[in-house]
Amino acid sequence: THIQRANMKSFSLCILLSLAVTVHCVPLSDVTVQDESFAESYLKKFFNLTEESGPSVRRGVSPLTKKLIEMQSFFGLNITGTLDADTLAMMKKPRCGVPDTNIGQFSTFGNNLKWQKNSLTYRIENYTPDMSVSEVDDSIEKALQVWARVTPLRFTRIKRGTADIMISFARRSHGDYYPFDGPDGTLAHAFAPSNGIGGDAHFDDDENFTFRSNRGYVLFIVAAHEFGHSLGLSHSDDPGALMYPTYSYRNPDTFVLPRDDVRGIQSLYGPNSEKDPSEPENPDTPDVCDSSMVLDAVTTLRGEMLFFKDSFLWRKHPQSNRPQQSLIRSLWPDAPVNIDAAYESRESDKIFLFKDRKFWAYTGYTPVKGYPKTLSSLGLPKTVKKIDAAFYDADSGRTLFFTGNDFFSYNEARRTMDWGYPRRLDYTFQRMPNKVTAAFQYRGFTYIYRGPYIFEYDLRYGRLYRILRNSYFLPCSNF
Ligand code: TQI
Ligand code: CA
Ligand code: ZN
Ligand code: ZN
Repeated sequence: THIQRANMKSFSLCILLSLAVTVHCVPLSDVTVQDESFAESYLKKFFNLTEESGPSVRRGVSPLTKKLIEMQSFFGLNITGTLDADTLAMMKKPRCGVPDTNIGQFSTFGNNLKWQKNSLTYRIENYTPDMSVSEVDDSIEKALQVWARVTPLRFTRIKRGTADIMISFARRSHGDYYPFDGPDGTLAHAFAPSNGIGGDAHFDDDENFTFRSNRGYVLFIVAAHEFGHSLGLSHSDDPGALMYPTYSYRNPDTFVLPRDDVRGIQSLYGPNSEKDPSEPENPDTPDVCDSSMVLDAVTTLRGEMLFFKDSFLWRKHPQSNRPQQSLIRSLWPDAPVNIDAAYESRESDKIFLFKDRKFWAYTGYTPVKGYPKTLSSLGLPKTVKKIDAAFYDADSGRTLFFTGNDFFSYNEARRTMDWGYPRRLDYTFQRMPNKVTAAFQYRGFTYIYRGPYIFEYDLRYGRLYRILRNSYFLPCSNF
């Protein structure tokens, strides 16, 4: 709803440029045609190469050459602008099912809509009443550093005069023909690199901006996104990307620029030669099509299935075959990420998320008071430092907790651990000595994950039926 489609001067120009790198994961056919026309159709398919030359295409440089350069910079090849052997080999690589070839989904306003210098100035013209001056200064500076860390770009603040990036807060009409719309809707906008208004970022002061709270919009996040536009990035299809066109709460203290955005900005400006090696890695959005992916946890929730991995989850309705990917923290802002286990208690209509010695509880989207609690509050021995998986068994009203070679049984109604536990895993679960990674129950069957495999049991008969792959419940819908 808050994605107001390109209606700014520089945005409509971008549409004309039609340089958006919308890469779709489609297996390439085996047809052997002449390399040239193969390359051309490849670029048409994956890099939006169009027949007609838009107004942006500088005379002398063919659209094909431009697209070749774009593709070469996208894949980190030598930028030759010609169809060399490396480039052709990259084009012929299958686009799907290759675990370590992750397809980026960023897009730019085009290679010529970028700053032609690496040293940029910014100026904060005014402030929002929502936050203190130092909080605004800090949010803006940190948001620019997000991009400086991964590029040769450097930002210097000036207090008077005209900066490359002029930053202001305004309501409704504010002098650029793109009036703001009151609370919600558009949060901010920024202009692609160029002279004058180019690069400037305006924030809608009818929004409630915050420093780090999950109520209102975190200024740091909105500003970092806008500065992506100020530097030449358009929106990304990667739901983990900062440039994805949906706001999701992220903790500014632990924010690390997602890999897709790094690829995007580096396709324009190249990497940072002074990168600090101690910095955390830029997280890659997990890919359902990666057949070696190991899920952190799986559970049902009010009839849906939830699959957890890193800071993400996929939700799947039983009727639909297309899982929806989102950030865990966009559902539950204070939830843990990289969780160990999750289960749903149908009786109390709660979902529990486990990480290390603690667990959190939610009813729908609402956190339950009094959580997180510790594992020992469930009656688990102090020696259990974390659990591997958990699921609720509807027949017995018990929740099973897996840890190492053992499992425990918890009586949900009486809220006590059952006697006679822990038990050895393989006494109950054939061919499952240890290394459980996730578990859930669905339509009477129990599914125990072990790496990318799922073991299907019927506990009523104590039988192992099938060994399935991750894609059984979580299909790779790009094919
Ligand atoms: N404002 C839009 C944005 O910056 C302006 C816009 C709409 C736009 N279409 C565009 C900019 C196409 C470039 C290209 O995306 S917004 C978010 C996010 C907005 C949205 O108010 O919708 C953020 C501003 F990503 F969260 F949805 C900031 Cl972070
Ligand atoms: Ca608004
Ligand atoms: Zn404006
Ligand atoms: Zn945007």
